[in-house]
Amino acid sequence: MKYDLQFRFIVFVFLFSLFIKPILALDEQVAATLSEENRKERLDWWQDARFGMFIHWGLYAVPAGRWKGEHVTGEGARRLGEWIMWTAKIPVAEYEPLAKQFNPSLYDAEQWVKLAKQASMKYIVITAKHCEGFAMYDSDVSGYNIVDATPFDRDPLAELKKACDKYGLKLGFYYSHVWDWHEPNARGSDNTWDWPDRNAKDPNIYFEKKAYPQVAELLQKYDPDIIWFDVPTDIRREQSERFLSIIRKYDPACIINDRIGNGLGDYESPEQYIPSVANKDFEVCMTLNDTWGYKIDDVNWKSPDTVIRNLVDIASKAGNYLVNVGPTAEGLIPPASVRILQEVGKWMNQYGESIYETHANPLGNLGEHVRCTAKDDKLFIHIFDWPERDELVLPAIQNKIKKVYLLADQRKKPLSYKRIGKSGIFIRLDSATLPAAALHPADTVLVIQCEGTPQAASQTTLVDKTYTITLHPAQATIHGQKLRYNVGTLHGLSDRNRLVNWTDPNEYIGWPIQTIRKCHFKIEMNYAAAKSVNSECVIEIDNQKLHATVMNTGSENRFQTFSLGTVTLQGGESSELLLKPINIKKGSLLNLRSIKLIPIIP
Ligand code: H79
Repeated sequence: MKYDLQFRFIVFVFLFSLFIKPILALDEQVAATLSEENRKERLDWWQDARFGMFIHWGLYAVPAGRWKGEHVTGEGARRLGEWIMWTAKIPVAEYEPLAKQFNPSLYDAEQWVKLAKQASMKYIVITAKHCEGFAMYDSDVSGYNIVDATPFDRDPLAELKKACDKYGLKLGFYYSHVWDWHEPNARGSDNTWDWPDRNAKDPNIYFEKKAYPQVAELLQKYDPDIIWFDVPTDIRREQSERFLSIIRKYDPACIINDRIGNGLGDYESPEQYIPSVANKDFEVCMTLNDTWGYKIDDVNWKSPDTVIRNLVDIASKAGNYLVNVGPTAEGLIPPASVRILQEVGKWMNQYGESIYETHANPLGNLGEHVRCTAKDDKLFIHIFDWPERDELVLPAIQNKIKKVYLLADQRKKPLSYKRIGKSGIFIRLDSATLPAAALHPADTVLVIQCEGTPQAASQTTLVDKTYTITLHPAQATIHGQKLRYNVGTLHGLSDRNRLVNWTDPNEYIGWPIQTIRKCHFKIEMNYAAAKSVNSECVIEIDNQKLHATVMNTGSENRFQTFSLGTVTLQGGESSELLLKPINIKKGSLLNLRSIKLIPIIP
């Protein structure tokens, strides 16, 4: 009896400790900030903002991508200006003296903020400390900072904060919390050229002495609106929780990106790619050339039109776009970046209404030539590529339509349109009333003003001969138990959206589609496969079958596009496009990203 009680007590304590541990690690006040309600409240301004400026500025602006006369570059991170210390394996003893040459006397915070404002950006995120370990503000924690270690006797972050307040922009700080090449104890992507013995490194020493107190002082001194952490490899739950606690104790309203690690952030941060389908609140960060930190030799600039289309694409998925500039060691934003942002600003002046404070596309899957954003009773139809036949075919909405007009037309002259198709579920704009060409090379915006909040009339994908359509597994019906759609990113660095675990040959997927008229399509499939090479599958649609043999893409993470053949859709009928395995040689049939229907114009 006594033993039984003791045993029960031990079991009770054990079970209790399982439940209590994760709660005890965070105090109540901080834990409360993780609630969905709290998160939504915090993200209120951020969700309306849509467009922000990323600034990568640090000691790396001095070498500007060159070391001892050589252009330092390579694959992936090796080509990045801010990674020069890591790529060229520059010892701390040689890198530190760069500070003495860093005197950005032309820095004018108001100028930068005015540029952001001109581009219609609503917030700025600037590097307070990148992986090089150098603080770009007046830090009491480490003397390795711009005020103490350089001839430039000013605090750029304090000046930027003041300018942002003056012009009404929000300000956030990037802080590399795990990786720090200046510190012998930091791990992750660590400095192995000065300190090769990884086992001798105790990251807690680095966290306690530098990272935690610096994040705390950023909060205390500058009251930032966002803390933007970078890649969270080598960080344990309790370490991420410490960062969280430090920030949220000072300011429960401070937004934190997902890279804090261990699932504690407010939003996802895809880097250099736009997710095909949105899962959560997200912010895409992107460069204007191929580097974040300034590099003399990188002149591979994006066109303003590309930036505009990215912004629209992201807004149509209810995400934000954080576009980077890398100022020089003199303190100037490169003229090429200034020009691009000014061009984007011109477009935004005319079309901004279709971007800010909008919702995601409510119409379901649209052709690749069109995007849709929505606000109140309006649908904004963004036309990227002017339709070949001057016809614009859109999936229908349930609402009555009040008016269709061009956003750029101040008089809002109504354009005529027709609801077509048997059940009246399609809209076709009359070709006679559309302008003969695009009003802007990047994007021309049509407004469909409705009665009430616009709602799609059908969940079915409308397929038509006037555009290419991409079918994503996220929108498919999965017929199976094991087969599943995986969502999300890996630290923001790679897109994890894909159909996985196709091990059962009886499981398959399908997309309900509709056509309004007869059309021919080429079909392409984008997938990754390695183990299952030579397995077979089939696409079935309207009594036609396209057989495919699974090819080797090199790895189950490397995606490639393959042409499967052509099909003819008769029109008028609703049907389902199916993808079925015939046999699976080994592992998973394939990891699917998308199937594309490309019209063949006779
Ligand atoms: O600040 C900018 C970049 O410097 C930073 N994020 C944006 C916002 C960035 N972090 N990581 N990367 C860019 C690329 C990282 C690549 C990695 Fe690796 C692959 C890290 C670990 C595997 C290359 C190979 C570096 C270490 C091993």
